[in-house]
Amino acid sequence: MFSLPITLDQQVIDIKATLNNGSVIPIICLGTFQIRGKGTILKVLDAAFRIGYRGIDTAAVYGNETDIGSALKQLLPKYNLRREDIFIISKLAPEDHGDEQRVKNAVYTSLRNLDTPYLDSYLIHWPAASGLSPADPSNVSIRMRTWNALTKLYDNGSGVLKSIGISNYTAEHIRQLLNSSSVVPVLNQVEFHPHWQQTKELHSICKEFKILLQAYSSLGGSSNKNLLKDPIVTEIAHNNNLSTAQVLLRWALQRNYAVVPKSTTVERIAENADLNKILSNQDMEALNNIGKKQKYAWNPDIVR
Ligand SMILES: NC(=O)c1ccc[n+]([C@@H]2O[C@H](COP(=O)([O-])OP(=O)(O)OC[C@H]3O[C@@H](n4cnc5c(N)ncnc54)[C@H](OP(=O)(O)O)[C@@H]3O)[C@@H](O)[C@H]2O)c1
Ligand SMILES: *[C@@H]1O[C@H](CO)[C@@H](O)[C@H](O)[C@H]1NC(C)=O
Ligand SMILES: *[C@@H]1O[C@H](CO)[C@@H](O)[C@H](O)[C@H]1NC(C)=O
Ligand SMILES: *[C@@H]1O[C@H](CO)[C@@H](O)[C@H](O)[C@H]1NC(C)=O
Ligand SMILES: *[C@@H]1O[C@H](CO)[C@@H](O)[C@H](O)[C@H]1NC(C)=O
Ligand SMILES: *[C@@H]1O[C@H](CO)[C@@H](O)[C@H](O)[C@H]1NC(C)=O
Ligand SMILES: CC(=O)N[C@H]1CO[C@H](CO)[C@@H](O)[C@@H]1O
Repeated sequence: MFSLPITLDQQVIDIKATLNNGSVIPIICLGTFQIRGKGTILKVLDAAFRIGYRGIDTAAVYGNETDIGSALKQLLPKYNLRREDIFIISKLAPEDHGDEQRVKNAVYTSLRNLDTPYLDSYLIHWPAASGLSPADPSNVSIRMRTWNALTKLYDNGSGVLKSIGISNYTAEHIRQLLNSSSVVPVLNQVEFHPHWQQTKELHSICKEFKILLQAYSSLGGSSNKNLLKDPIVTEIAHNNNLSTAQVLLRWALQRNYAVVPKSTTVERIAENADLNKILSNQDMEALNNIGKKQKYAWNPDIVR
């Protein structure tokens, strides 16, 4: 769904992937979980646009949509960008699963907060409703109802959602969805890094239905440095004159996952977009076989 450059004329930060409905998305979008406050959001987005980021990943639960919306009002003119030059992703909170009206309210609240007439992509954040036990079998019908409501707001590209997708869905969740809807999600955003490589089943169903995999917590999230200090990652970084963060992001891209690195630090925002160096097959193999299994975020496997 995307190919990395073989020459140095194209910067990776400028590359876009084509989604299964024909929309295009930057393969690097800026993650914004835990970036809050008007001043901080403005500083981070200002740096990101200057560096060349054109995609932003947010969610209702991140509590920063309003501040992103007002930053965009200032920054798009500053960088001579139009709304259609950037790609905005938001996500439906687990508490907003349910009937059509509830889902519609959630979508229109995000649109109002972000002060935009449409979203480039809107994802179901989590395959279960809040307040229910994850193993509860009624989650299947609840998330199908949510999906069907989203397909109406998508309306084959004519609606306020230009594409719709999912997050934290396992292969089984996707099979269930495809079994009862003709609208295929454009992307599935999941935890993915050398310590948590997802299942073969997830890779193969996403490949079969051209669902773009988008990696989150590529750097291991913000609560620990296990991945950024992993000895194999560190050695490969040293040998390639890269930072460990760059090795982790480049590895995900070479595995055909789009990425959404988050940082509030201007130098790191730049570093995370500077990913043109190719990792050798040998380095890729070493990372693929790192042999450590550890999840740093929530676990969708427990959801029926
Ligand atoms: N769909 C979902 O359920 C879900 C779940 C989790 C995340 N996400 C999305 O994915 C994004 C990324 O995941 P994440 O926020 O969990 O974490 P992440 O991107 O794996 O890591 C962020 C942490 O790494 C640090 N960092 C960033 N760049 C660095 C660099 N070059 N060198 C060293 N440290 C660096 C950041 O610190 P500073 O900020 O202090 O620089 C922060 O502490 C989120 O922001 C969100 O948009 C989605
Ligand atoms: C769905 O998942 C939630 C946990 O997220 C759980 O409490 C609930 O019982 C599950 N079942 C149904 C029917 O939703
Ligand atoms: C959806 O839109 C595309 C063009 O954007 C068109 O080719 C296709 O026939 C439409 N499908 C339906 C079901 O309307
Ligand atoms: C597909 O749907 C049918 C009927 O709606 C159901 O009986 C079957 O169990 C479903 N299969 C999967 C894999 O969910
Ligand atoms: C290593 O990378 C740094 C920063 O990108 C660069 O300034 C330096 O010239 C590189 N060194 C070598 C030996 O390539
Ligand atoms: C989805 O997974 C991410 C990463 O593991 C986690 O941070 C997030 O809380 C999860 N979402 C839900 C609703 O559990
Ligand atoms: C949805 C949203 O944007 N919520 C909050 C974002 O953060 C600011 C603080 O900077 C709050 O005032 C908003 O309510």
